[in-house]
Amino acid sequence: SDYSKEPPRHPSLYINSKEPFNAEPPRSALFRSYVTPVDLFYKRNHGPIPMVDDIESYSVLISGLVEKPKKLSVKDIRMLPKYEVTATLQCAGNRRTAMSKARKVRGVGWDVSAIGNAVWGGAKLADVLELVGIPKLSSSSKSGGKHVEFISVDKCKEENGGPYKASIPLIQATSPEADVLLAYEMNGEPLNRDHGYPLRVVVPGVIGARSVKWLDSINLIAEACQGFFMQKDYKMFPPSVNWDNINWSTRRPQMDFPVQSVICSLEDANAVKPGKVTVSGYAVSGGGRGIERVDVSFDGGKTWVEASRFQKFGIPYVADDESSDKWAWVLFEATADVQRSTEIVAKAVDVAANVQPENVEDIWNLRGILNTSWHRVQVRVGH
Ligand code: MTE
Ligand code: MO
Repeated sequence: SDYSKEPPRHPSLYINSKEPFNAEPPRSALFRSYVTPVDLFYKRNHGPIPMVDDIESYSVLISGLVEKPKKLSVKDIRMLPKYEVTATLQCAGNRRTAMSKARKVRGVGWDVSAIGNAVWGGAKLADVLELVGIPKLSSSSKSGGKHVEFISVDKCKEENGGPYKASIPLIQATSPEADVLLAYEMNGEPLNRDHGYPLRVVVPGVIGARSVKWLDSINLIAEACQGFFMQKDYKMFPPSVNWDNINWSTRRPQMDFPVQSVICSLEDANAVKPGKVTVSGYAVSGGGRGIERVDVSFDGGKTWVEASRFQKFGIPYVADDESSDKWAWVLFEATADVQRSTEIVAKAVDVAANVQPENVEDIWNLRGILNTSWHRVQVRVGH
């Protein structure tokens, strides 16, 4: 593999793996702005960053179980109505390091910042698929396609040198409400190489792994994609499954993200002065489910206070309201008087009343995905 043409990166990113490049920003960078700056947005790769320099000849081939296969240039995609969708992307491996501390898991370690919120600009996949004769809200195409597969330009060792790929159900791909985008912009700028230049998929509300970067082709298929990252990775197993008894075919590829919240204003083992302590962080759920509540405890989980929530600074957040961004995280803040060293804890509740689990042991899984256990930080109070 060729790692000699990697793009420049922000010096304050924590590098979890150099080749492939996997890095996350400091916690404090996350709650500082509702929309995460591109250079501080986490970067999750499985191979070298591909170089697409001939934009004139770049095209996306849409084929498979379709009546009218078609090649689309970036120009063709830019001619379709442009949408800007504010959506949070979270890697299924976010908070893996903490899960691995409970019991060793396999995978790149991440603290709490394998997540970011961006304004993605591009065409709706539902509009793109209409160009090949698939109407909106189809659960099956005339030729039998039921899933939409995204195939990338990059090459990774898990696919034996083949491209990264993933799929989503056709009903989601053709639903304008699902807001699945073929994005060419991130935060109002052309997508950069790290995040998928010239074109990437953004599947809101779903683990980051399905938002394929550097899109090369789209395939209409009858069954879900059989690629490594759909079938041999990013599946949630019970704590009893280990590397000797695992049977990958017993579980579905993970799609929606469960409800999550994290305190970002404190590192573990922070020292604070006695008195008023304000903590802030992010909360987000999958499937477009809003955040109903964020509870914060300043005594290790014995008693709780409700945090204030907002997306745009100064405007209180209301779940499921027109004023809020359905696919985006919610920032929260809570204050209490803290006199003794303690553990500060956050847990969120989504609009379906799903709550984060208390202990990481109960959701432990061998790949270390979906660590949504209560987020705890230890604070030392010194005079
Ligand atoms: N797409 C390609 N082509 N190659 C990849 O390695 N990684 C996936 C997804 N899309 C990946 C990919 C994973 S696991 C995540 S979490 C997101 O991209 C990360 O997107 P980002 O690097 O823009 O934050
Ligand atoms: Mo990921």
